[in-house]
Amino acid sequence: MQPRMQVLQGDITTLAVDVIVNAANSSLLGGGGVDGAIHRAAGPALLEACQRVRQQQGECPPGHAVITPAGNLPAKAVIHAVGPVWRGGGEHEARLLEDAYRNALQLAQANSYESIAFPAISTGVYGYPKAAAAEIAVNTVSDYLTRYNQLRQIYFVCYDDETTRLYQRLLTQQGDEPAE
Ligand code: AR6
Repeated sequence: MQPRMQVLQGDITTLAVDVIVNAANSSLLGGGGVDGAIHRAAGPALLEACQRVRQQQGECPPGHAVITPAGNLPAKAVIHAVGPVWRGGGEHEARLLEDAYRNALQLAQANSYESIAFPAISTGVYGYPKAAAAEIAVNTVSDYLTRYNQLRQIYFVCYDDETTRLYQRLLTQQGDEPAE
């Protein structure tokens, strides 16, 4: 249904796409997981850019996203999206995760980018159940793509085998060919 969506397994920092999405925290000042990997690979220019955003607009609440240049990364820009911490499901986690994906897509589109790569936001340190999070990611992106044409390629970048299998299954159900 949406041939513009693809699954990749590996390190998101290596991708030469227009935008990679970071699973950030509200401070925007870095952390572990994919956030740490992105800051390490991008170099100090990324932290400086994040600090400037913080000075301008303060913290970035869960569900929101901001954009910065990408420092030394092969991507052109980084969108820092803050997912929810999983607290059992009764604290609007699903809506906040959906918002994080949708706001990242909107920012990419507003900046005229055409390709974007997402990590599995909230499914590491933040503890969101992987299957439920993958479903939200695929459904939110798919819904967005049915409404807007500008984004041509969306990559779901999975780090572990379980996440890769979950996304491949979901995209197959959507009628897409999962990537090798
Ligand atoms: N490329 C792609 N995916 C990755 C990479 C990578 N290089 N490294 C890890 N992952 P997490 P969260 C996967 O914990 O749950 C940070 O400290 C990982 O296997 O990075 O949203 C932030 O500063 C998992 O599937 O993000 C926040 O404080 C996914 O990326 C907090 O963690 C997300 O895991 C955010 O937690």
